[in-house]
Amino acid sequence: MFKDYEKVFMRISILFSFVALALGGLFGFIQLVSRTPGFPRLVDASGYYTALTGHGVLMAIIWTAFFIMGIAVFVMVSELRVNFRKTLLGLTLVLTLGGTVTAAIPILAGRASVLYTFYPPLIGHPLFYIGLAVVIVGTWVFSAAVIDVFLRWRRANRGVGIPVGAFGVITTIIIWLEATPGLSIEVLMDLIPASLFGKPVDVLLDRTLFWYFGHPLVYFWLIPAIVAFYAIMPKLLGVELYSVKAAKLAYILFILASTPVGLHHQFVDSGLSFEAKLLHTTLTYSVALGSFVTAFNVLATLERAGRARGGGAFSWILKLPWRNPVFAGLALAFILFGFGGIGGIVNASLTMNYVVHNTLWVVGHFHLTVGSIVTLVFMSITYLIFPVVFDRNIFSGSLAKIQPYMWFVGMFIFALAYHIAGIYGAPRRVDDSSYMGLSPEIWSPLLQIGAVGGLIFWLSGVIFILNVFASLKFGAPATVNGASLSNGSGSEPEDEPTIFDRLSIWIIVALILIVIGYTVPMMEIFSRGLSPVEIVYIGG
Ligand code: HAS
Repeated sequence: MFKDYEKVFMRISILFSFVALALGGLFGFIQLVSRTPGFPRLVDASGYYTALTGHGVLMAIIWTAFFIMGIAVFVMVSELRVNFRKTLLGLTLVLTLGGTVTAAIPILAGRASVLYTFYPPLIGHPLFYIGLAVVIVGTWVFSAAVIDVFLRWRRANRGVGIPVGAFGVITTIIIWLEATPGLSIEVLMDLIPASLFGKPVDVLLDRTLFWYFGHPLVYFWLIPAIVAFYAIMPKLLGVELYSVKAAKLAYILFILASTPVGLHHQFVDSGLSFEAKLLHTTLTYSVALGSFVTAFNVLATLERAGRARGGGAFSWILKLPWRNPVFAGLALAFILFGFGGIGGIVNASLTMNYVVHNTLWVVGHFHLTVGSIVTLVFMSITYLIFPVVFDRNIFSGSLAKIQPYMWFVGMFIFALAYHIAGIYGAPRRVDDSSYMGLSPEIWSPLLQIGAVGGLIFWLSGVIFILNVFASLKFGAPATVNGASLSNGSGSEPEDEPTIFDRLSIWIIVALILIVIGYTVPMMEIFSRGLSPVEIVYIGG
């Protein structure tokens, strides 16, 4: 099923994602310990911001993007049975790996400590932005590769519904292509010239362009994880997905509303009107609907599986295969997502956002989302696909079994403590959270409890990394293959096409919503005239 070069592509991108996860985890450990009162300070203030930048960029951008590329090839080929073009995959690797290494050099040298959101007027070394731009071009080449596979399949399969996994991959690519123009304009128009020539920049315009990209980015992470629930979990449980139509509806909601919502990251920014922010709040609630529909669909599928195993009204939960690390990881991540999502609803409320913005609440929120529904799900599906991609079984089944539970327990403690600390006003992105002894007393114990949780899930991450790298060398020869994984799906290609399969309609509606959502804020920014400010260059 997989051509040799596709296997090489998956191996390189997934292994590289593990390296990013390991390094990002190391930075996470350093900054967690250093900023917790009563814990040893491992780095000074400048080291803290270097570690925080490394942690954010490696985890949020590199770990996710490379794993997603690997899994996208896996899903597209196994569901559509159409192979990728070798040159496009090769070019993707050259650009994304080259760009990442270029951007990593100034970060590791402490010359681009601008955090993963790189808000101006703080400007880092030019190589950081140039590397980033090259990575983006690489992801566009990858998008072209996926679209090419999809179109070739479509031409040969007219009148057939798109399989639910491939539908998710295409959704991810559409959202990426909707989102990246915002970032590209910001980087090419302002950040590269600012870092090279000191060009003054308009901070509000750049923040708005960043968040035009930044919110759809979170759905770019989320949807591949959701693919696991729609395309992999039913196979694992031996049942049909409860509703393929509802799954496709959720994808379409993500395509429609994931972009014109970026202002919910800018509620506290002056210069944008209440009306524009209100519009984005409203659209945010419509994108959250996609997750609610997913929650319903996944729970109904789980109940179907539990009942098929003899479970009753509530006992079906106990009948699920909780000792299987793939299932356990998916289900535990899903529970954490429930809490993270509800926190997101709070964030999206204009008034409540003022309480939590820039506090540790937000850190709690995104560890339950990108740190759980995305990261824990990717770890769990690694246990499933590893033998197919690397021709080796996972080295230690027992470690794989306990790892998702440790992640769940640690993350739960960490996120709960950080959410509460956030309500008490404890800030994020501050290297000395004691404010030289002046901070409220309640912050310290909460930060310490959070750090205990953080260390537990950090250890879970270490176990994961050691286990996968040990599997490469010591894992027994694989006992499953790609064909055995793609049997018995609840969403085979012969599904009837629905209105949701007519992607061109939804792309047009999405573009209209983007124009509506961003015309008002852009008019507000430009009608006053831009106010470029001097940059603060920290690139050394
Ligand atoms: Fe978010 C900030 C709003 C989802 C990631 N978000 C962030 C940041 C990141 C992030 C990284 O409105 C920080 C950015 C920065 O550095 O400044 N977010 C939302 C909303 C949702 C949401 C409304 N976020 C995500 C996802 C992410 C992610 C997904 C990554 C993958 N977020 C915000 C806002 C901010 C923000 C503001 C800015 C805050 C500020 O002021 O800075 C929604 O899409 C969430 C919808 C989800 C649900 C959950 C449904 C329930 C489910 C499971 C139920 C499970 C059960 C148990 C019942 C409503 C899916 C199962 C039982 C079994 C037996 C298994």
